[in-house]
Amino acid sequence: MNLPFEPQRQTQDYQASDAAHHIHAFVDQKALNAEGPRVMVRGEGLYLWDSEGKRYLDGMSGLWCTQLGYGRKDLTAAAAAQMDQLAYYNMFFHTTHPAVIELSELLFSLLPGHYSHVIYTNSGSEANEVLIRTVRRYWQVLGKPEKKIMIGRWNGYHGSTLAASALGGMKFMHEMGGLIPDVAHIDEPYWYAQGGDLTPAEFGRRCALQLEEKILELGAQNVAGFIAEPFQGAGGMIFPPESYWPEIQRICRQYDVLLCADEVIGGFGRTGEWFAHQYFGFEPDTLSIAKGLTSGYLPMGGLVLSKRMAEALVERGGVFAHGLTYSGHPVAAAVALANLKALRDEGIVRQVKDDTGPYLHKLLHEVFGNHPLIGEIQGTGLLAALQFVEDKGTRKRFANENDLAWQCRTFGFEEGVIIRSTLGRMIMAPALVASRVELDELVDKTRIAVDRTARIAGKL
Ligand code: PXG
Repeated sequence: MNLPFEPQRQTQDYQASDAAHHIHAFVDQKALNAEGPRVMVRGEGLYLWDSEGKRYLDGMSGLWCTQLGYGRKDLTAAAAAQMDQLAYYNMFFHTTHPAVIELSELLFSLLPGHYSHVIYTNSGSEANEVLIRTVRRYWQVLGKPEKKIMIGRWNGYHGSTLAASALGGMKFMHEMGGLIPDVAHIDEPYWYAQGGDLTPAEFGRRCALQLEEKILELGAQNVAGFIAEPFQGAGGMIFPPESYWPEIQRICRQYDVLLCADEVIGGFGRTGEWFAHQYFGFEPDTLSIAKGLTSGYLPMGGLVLSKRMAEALVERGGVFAHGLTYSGHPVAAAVALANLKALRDEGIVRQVKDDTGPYLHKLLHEVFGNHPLIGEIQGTGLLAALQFVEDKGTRKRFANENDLAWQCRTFGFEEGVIIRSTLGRMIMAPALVASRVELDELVDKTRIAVDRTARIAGKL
């Protein structure tokens, strides 16, 4: 075994202790305990090593978050220096600190000019919790307290806390205590699965018009905001048809409903633009951010507000009774600052847009364009989804597509690449620092995993 580190304990020892104490995310814990989780012990660049010394190319940036990859010494140094200087102070009691001030300066230099303020949180879920209260407070300040209802989308994902999961449209989460009042949902713009005989453009408009119908059904005077991911992430890396966002924006403006973009996955360069709404060409009122803000090195999120909203809240709102102990945490802020500087100064976002993004998509189209198992390739920048299909002519999907995709993911692990499965889609979102050579390896190993899956599905 050729390990770049000293293994400290046996894998089984780690697993037994983990099983004794730990409840994992979105899993049958009993089944996982029987199987034993993989123990990740080291990361460097795009690569991870487990406790058995096996190396993986991480095609998912952790959970869509390690924009700079693993092991960046500049981020470690920023954290250490800030810990030495001021490890903690808060933003209650009329105080602030340089790290959060400098982070905000840099953040707003990267954002379009019509945003001016941010409320920091520790995660994406919290950003969306804060969103609900902030949006409702905004309408109260404007003298419209009855504007309270938030509209989200089925199969959208906005986090796992109570209100964030209610905004999202994962029904199996709602069934586990995830609903709150004054939330409604419309369909997702997933043309490949739900578009029927409509063209993508027709389907995109149809899905957007559902928002208008829902607003009219609920009464525009009662609707506070519409929340959506610019492209769906956890729901399967689904890109809406081009007709979708312009129509959604028109409807939100017409009915005075705030347009709230959840940029937790799309933000910080993933699409080759700094923010995904810029790629799709619309102008939200709020942005929920997290993940790539710190490259995942420390937990941090936030809710970005337009000047119009911030002006109402700051100039006319008085006290906003909201605050978190760790909002704008100095160490997280210092790491976020170093992370955003690196993304900007090393030209990484531009590289994704001009070089590595187009390279990845060209490669994917060469390798999977005529693959018998793949019906659609979506994405842009360092973001891609491969749609499994049983019959390309009719877009008929496999009845067991979820199992097939999970199997493909497992084959990927065996081949030394981490890709994500959701329903019948395989997702890639590697670190934004990925080189062409690493992208070659990502696509090559993914092809082996997809071919092995195609054999099981009787397609090869
Ligand atoms: N909004 C979006 C769009 C997200 O993708 C959250 C909010 C919540 O963020 P926190 O930091 O509270 O987790 C997310 C999180 C997956 C996966 O498997 C995706 C997320 C989290 C876990 C798994 O695709 N996204």
